[in-house]
Amino acid sequence: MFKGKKHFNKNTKLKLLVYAIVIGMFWIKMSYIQSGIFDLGVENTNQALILAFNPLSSILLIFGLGILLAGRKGMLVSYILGSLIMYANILFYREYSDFITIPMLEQVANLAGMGSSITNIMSPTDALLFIDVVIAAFLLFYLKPERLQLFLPKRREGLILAIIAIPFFIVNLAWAETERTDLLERTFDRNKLVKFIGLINYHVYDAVLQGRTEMQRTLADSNELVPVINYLNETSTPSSDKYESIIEGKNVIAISLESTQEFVVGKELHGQELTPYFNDLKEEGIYFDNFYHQVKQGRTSDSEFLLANSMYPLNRGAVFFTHSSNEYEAMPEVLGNNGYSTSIMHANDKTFWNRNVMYDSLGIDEYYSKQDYKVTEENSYGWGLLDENFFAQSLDKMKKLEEPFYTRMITLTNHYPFTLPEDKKLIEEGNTSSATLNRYFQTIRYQDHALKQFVEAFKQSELYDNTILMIYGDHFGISENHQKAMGEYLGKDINEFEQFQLQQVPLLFYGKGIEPQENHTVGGQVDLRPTLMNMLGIEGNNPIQFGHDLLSEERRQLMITRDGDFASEKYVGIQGECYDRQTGEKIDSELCEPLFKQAKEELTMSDSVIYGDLLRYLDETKVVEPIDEQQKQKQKQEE
Ligand code: GP9
Ligand code: MN
Repeated sequence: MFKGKKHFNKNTKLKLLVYAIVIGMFWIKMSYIQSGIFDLGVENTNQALILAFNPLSSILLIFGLGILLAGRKGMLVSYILGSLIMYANILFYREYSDFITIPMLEQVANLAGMGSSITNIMSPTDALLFIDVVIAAFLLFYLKPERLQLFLPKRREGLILAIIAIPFFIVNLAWAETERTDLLERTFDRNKLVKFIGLINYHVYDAVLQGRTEMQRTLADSNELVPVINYLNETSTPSSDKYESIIEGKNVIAISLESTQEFVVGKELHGQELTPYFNDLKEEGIYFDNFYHQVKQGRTSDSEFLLANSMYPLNRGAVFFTHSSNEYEAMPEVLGNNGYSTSIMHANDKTFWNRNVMYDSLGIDEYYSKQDYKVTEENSYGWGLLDENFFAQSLDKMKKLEEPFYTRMITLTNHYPFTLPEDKKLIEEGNTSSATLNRYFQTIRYQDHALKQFVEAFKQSELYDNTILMIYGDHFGISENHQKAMGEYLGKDINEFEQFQLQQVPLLFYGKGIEPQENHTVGGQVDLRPTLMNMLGIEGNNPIQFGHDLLSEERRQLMITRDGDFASEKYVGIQGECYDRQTGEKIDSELCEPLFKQAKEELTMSDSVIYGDLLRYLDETKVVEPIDEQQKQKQKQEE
């Protein structure tokens, strides 16, 4: 008996040793690949530690499942499959600086056609990445036969490993959240996902996303588009006759100003204007001072979605990630069909917000990303290329674009944490109780300076005669966590109503032929597309748009936020409470009820289109045309 126990101990020890070696080897390899081969931009020790820790839960999971399904053989299969998945990603990364996603696998034929051939990407030294596979196979299968039985993994052990993976993953996620809150909900950037949860967990996550998307899409059918079309027919308002085609055939440069809120416009700090250039520029164009952002977790990308589609982004996650393979009939595509060349200019990694994938779905011809800019240590700071340099290099690119063009620039410097090199600080920091807000004033001031250089250079260029600018803020920069400091600066108490009003962002149309005007209409980013398209005199045949022409006299003065709150001509509705829009005073909540209802209905309609990928049914549903007024009259007379 004593002997038996000793024997058991020996068995257990050996088994644990083999487990430890196999798991250890895989862990080391995965860590090496994640930190040595991929360039994940580890910024601090905490991130480096997360990166070193994150393989563990996925290793436990895949080995656990392998053993559970097929014992020792299963463990080896997991080892081989795991290694192959990592290697496939290495090859993909070498070509695209990105990670494989399921929708990308579906486009594999396209990818193969575009990239270099696979043998060019492979290198003979890659074989070294498989040495451990041989060792694992040897350890698991070729040790002396009498010892072999000592470490036969039991299925039960597989189950235990797979279950232990869960708390390890939870720890991983909680740790990652110290660096990036709502990591999974915001489905930020694949680079960040891999950095924080590891390559294999990232694939599990991607598969879950895909499953969810496919399910909603599969269950949808073309009938679901009918209530949406009916709703839009009922709520539609005519576009402006006066502004129709006023910029027909012209080039359009849209400028998305990072984190720029309306409250800075016309404001001062230490007796100096925060946006001196923009303050003058807005006097020369059509300026909207009741215009709101409507983004949610997808931030900049949500604003891009609103502009391109005139549909609402999603309440959870970034639609740029979750529904990038949907069918859209986006503005760039429509412009493209009308002879325009379309492009985006943004000096960040092309994979950020999944832009490289989504821009294809939106029909954008060309995406000039970081790799197309000269980015050096001297000309960048914080998030990357400083706005001045970004604007200058972008203007050079624009001069070479095929006309007419629609291009959109996305600035970067005025992004949290709002830091600047010393020589770019054109104003003293603020002196509120929030260091973030204090620095924000400086980056806003710098952005205005960069904008000035761009617009002035643009005015000197040949483009000026035939190009209009549409300048707008993408979303807030100062969150509600800084309400107190905001109150100190603005000299008023920031309550719910004021916080809501702070979600206004600037919007300006500027260029030759545009008559100056200060416009007080209540609107949001969802309205940009119909406004611009009417000015261009282009009518797409996509009736699924939730926005209303901002320049129409008869427009519906209603701006709905992603939370189901709203601003109308008279009221502001926030979380069931009703406010007078002029005075900010709380009023009888019943007054807001119908509009809350409409807000909810509209968001539900928009979501159904995205979740069900309903635009793919657009052609077959076109038969459901509205009965126009004349016909209605005729019917009445006949009755
Ligand atoms: C990154 C830039 C900023 O490319 O658009 O994104 P944000 O964090 O503002 O959504
Ligand atoms: Mn942004």
